Amino acid sequence: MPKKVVSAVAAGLLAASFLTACSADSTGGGDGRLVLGFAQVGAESGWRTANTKSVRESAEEAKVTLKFSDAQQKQENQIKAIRSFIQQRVDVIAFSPVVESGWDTVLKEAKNAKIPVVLTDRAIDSKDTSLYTTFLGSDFVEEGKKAGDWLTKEYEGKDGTVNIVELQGTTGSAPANDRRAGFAQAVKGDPKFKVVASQTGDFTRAKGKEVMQAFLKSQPDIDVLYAHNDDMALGAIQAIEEAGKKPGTDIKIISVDGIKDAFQAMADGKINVVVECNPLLGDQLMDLAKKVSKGESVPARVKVDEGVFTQEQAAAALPDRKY
Ligand code: GYE
Repeated sequence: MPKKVVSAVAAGLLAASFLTACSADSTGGGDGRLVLGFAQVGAESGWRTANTKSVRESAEEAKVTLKFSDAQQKQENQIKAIRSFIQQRVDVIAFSPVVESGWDTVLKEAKNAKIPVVLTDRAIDSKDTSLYTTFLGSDFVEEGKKAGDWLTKEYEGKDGTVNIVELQGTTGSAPANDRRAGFAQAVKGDPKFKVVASQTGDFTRAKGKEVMQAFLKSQPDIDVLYAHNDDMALGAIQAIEEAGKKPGTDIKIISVDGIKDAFQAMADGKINVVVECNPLLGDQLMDLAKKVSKGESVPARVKVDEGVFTQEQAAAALPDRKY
């Protein structure tokens, strides 16, 4: 090993042991409350805002001290946040992984520090399942399938090619990978369904609009837009209207999440169907965090119940939407 590297490694080790020694007595914040470090993805969508609010409110209700960090959709920021939680010796770490891969090193550090990890909302693709205690979140493959199933029913018995454009979520994230796969699975039985363009819009309105503008320029004949979340669908609606077309009619729109704005767009006839993905995970997360901190056994996978909403149901459901 070159000298420089050796000394850098040594300095790193020293710093690590120093930090551990310094923070060893800070467990539990001294008031007996559970300390939960939560590394959030960012604030990219209406879903995420509702998820953050739910986690904050539930922590308060459950008298859990929450250390919250926003990674601004960057994995390196989330890794830094997790390392800082380890140094602070929080009782439990929860995080919603921005992408699926690349977590083993930092999660081994948490494991060595004996801090249990709860995955919330998004999963990781590590083969080592001992790196986390449980995963609380939706079944994204199922959501993609529901989207595709709606489409196959909608075009049942109709001839002619159905040209689909797809706005993918954040590249490498579990919901983008799984919603894409589930949808493809549902439509693959009928060759009339053709995904003619598919690109990431990073789960944001601005990117959804931008990519839809490009789709509208490059694809002369779009029948359907499948957006991996509502925010991208709402951005795309602006692009479609600016191009002089009617969203929901000229181009059918399928979306995922179920935020209020999307319900409004459905009631206005601009989105055709929304597959629900529930962001209100706060209560379940606090419950799991308390259990794992006491060493109680919890299921390896906790799913969330969700439905599918059509335009006919949207107006009636709108006043009761909680996010
Ligand atoms: O669908 C999207 C958000 O991980 C389920 O992330 C979540 C997704 C959600 O940005 O709106």
